[in-house]
This record gives sequence, C-alpha cells and structure tokens, in this order.
Amino acid sequence: MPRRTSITLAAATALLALAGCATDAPQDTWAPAGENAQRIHNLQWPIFAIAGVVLLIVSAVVVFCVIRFRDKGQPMPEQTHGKPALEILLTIIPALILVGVGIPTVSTIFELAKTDDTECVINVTGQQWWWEYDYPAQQGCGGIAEPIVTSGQLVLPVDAKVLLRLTSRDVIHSFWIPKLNGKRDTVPGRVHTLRLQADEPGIYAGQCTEFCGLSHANMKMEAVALSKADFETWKANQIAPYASPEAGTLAAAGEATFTANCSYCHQVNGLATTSPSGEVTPVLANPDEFVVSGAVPNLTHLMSRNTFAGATWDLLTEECRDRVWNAPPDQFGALYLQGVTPECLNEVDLREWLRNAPAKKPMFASDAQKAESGGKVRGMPYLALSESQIDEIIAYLLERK
Ligand code: HEC
Ligand SMILES: [Cu+2]
Repeated sequence: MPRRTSITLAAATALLALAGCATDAPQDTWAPAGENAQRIHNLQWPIFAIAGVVLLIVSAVVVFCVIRFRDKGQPMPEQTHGKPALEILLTIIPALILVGVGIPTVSTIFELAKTDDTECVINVTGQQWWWEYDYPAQQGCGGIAEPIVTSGQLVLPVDAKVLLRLTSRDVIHSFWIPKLNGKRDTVPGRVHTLRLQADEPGIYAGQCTEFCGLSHANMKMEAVALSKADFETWKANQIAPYASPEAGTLAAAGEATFTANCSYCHQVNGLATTSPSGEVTPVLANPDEFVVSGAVPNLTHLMSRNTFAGATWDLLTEECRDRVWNAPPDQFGALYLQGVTPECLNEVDLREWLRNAPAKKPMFASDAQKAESGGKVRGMPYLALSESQIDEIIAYLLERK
C-alpha cells in the first residue's frame, strides 16, 4: 500500500474512533439505564479488559519479532519442527482464558433469559419499516382492560419488568434499545421474548439492527419510560372515546377527507359515518388489501406520540423536542403527556410526508420489485392530495391526541 494511503487510512480510523467518544450518544451501549442492560455492561467490561490485555501481549510479540528478526541479509536460520512444550502451553492458556470468559457469559445469558417475574407484557411487531406495539388486556402493566395499539414509541412504566413478545409480518428485523437491553431478532412466524426495565423516566432510542430492505435505515424505535402514575394517565388516554371535530371547523372537513383518503388503510378507533337517515356505520380499515405486510399504523392517538414513520421524523419542532428529551426525570412525564400541541407541531415534515411519503421514505428498490408486490404498497403511498386537503387533514390529526 502506498505510504500516503496508509497515513490517510490511519487518520480516518483514528477520527472514527474519536467520533465514538461523543458524549451525546443516545444509543450508547456503555451507558446502561436498566437491569438487563446493566447485566450486559457488567459482563462486557471485564471481557473488554481481558481481550485488551491479550491484544497488547500479542501486538507486543508481533512488533518484537518484526523488528528483531527482520531481513538483514543474514543466512537462513536453522529449521526446527515444533516445540511440544511451548505448543501445549499456548493451547492451554487460551483455553483457560476462554473458560474464564465463558463461565460469566453463560450465566449472564441465563440471567437475561429469566422472565418468570414479569410484570407487564407488550407485543411488538416489526414490519417494513416501522414497529407496532400492542398491549393485550391483562392484570399486568397496572391492569389493562381494553387492548391498546400504538406505533413508533413503546411506552412502558418505569421500574417494571416488561416482557416484549416480538415477531415480524414480513422479513427478519431486529429490536434494539441499547440502553435497556441487547438485540433480539424478530422473525416471521416465531415469537421471541426480550425483557426491558428502565430505571428512570425518559426516552431511550433504538433502531432496527437487521438489514430489512430499502428503508432499513429509516426504521427506528424509542422506548418511553413513564412513572407509574403517568403511565396510568397515558393508558386512560389511549382508550379515551373518539370525539368528532366540531362541525364547520377545518378539522371537521379533515375528518371527511381522512375518511375518504386514508381510512381504508389507517384505523382511527371510533371514527364512523352517518347516513342521511341517521344510520351510524363504523369506518374500519382494511390494510390487508392494500399493503404487502397487511398492517399500517393506528392513528387514533397519533399526536400522543412525538415521532412518526418508524420514529424517523419528529412530530415536534426541534425546540419542543429538545425540551422533552432534556427534561429532568421528574418533569419528563408531564411534558411527554402533553403530546403534540399546535404550537409544537413539526408541520414541515408531516406535510412533506402527506404530500409524497415514498419520496421521504422509499419503498421499492426497482420497478421489478414493485411488479412483484401484486399492486400492494410496502409503505405509505403517494396519494396526490391537494395542499388544502393536507391543511384539513393536519387540522384533523392535531385533535387525535
Ligand atoms: C395504502 C395504505 C395507506 C393509505 C391510503 C394511507 N397510508 Fe399512511 N401509512 C401507511 C403505511 C404502510 C404507513 C407506515 C409507513 C412507515 O412508517 O414506513 C403509514 C404511515 C402514516 C403515518 C405515520 C404514522 C406513525 O405512527 O408512524 C401517518 C401520520 C400517515 N400514514 C397518515 C396518512 C394519512 C393522513 C393518509 C390519508 C391522506 C394516509 N396516511 C393514507 C399506509 C397508508
Ligand atoms: Cu427492520
């Protein structure tokens, strides 16, 4: 390799390594914020140290040999065929190191797999390219009478041992919130479990870590930990009955526009149409018919979360977002529960999304791939809405708190 190239490469590597030291790293695997992440942390430190010592010894020996025995035009040294004592020693030492590393590793794996004292169960489903969370009716999670469905942000009570049951509707994805636990693949037709527990209220960022197609990089997730009392408020809000917008408002026009353009894919619980004779018919989404994976995000309480489309874009303006993210733990819950207020709405990204979602988050790599999908979409399609229809829809969605 030319010398210039090697120097550039070395400098780039050093820069990359330094970049890893950035302090504001929401996905820092070295900053555990819950029980299981702490267990992993307790294991990775000593192993990192042992591996580091081995690296130093091996590197030192290599450097010594390279310098000491370099070619100075000396004659060929005497050829030997092995040294049994040294070879046995060099087999036994690594074997002992591996046993030393193996014992705590295996016992940590068993500890991480423990789920018998679970206090709360949440189903997690991955699909291209967002996560759906559904909370089945249960005694756990402080009691859930009616199932709750949401997406993007996984809301959980602080300090509770929360069991995730993970699966996928299409390809293999992988669920990872580095500060709360390790990774777990989500595989179609299988249910894997992963236990999370968060020590303090706040938002914990993560991302899909199994390459899952074109928009894999736009498939993030966030765990939102709320104090027990705030979690109760959140649950009650998620099952609050639907309220139609006031007649004559922009939002009321938005309800009709939404019903016509969006509700065949997106469910809004409680949305209904009334015929001239007064007959009320619930509007039910049928994503099976239109979307490859057969499901799309439930928008009943869209504005109670503060990100959208695989937690890739914020529903909050930067200023409001920072206020929530940087709130001290005792103030975080109240701020999060405010949801998206009209002043805090990040209208720019939401508007772009409604104008042309595939331009923001690509769904087909090629026309051939599109042809294979049998006319179904993979993400949110382009809907050719007018700007005034978008105005109405945004007004309507702002009331979906
Ligand atoms: C053909 C089905 C389909 C139609 C019709 C549709 N969407 Fe979507 N929409 C999706 C899919 C699929 C996603 C998830 C995309 C992703 O995150 O990658 C989505 C995501 C969204 C999201 C983000 C939700 C979240 O929680 O992340 C919003 C907001 C949204 N759509 C609004 C609308 C509105 C408003 C309309 C009507 C104008 C509409 N959609 C029509 C399929 C559809
Ligand atoms: Cu994925």
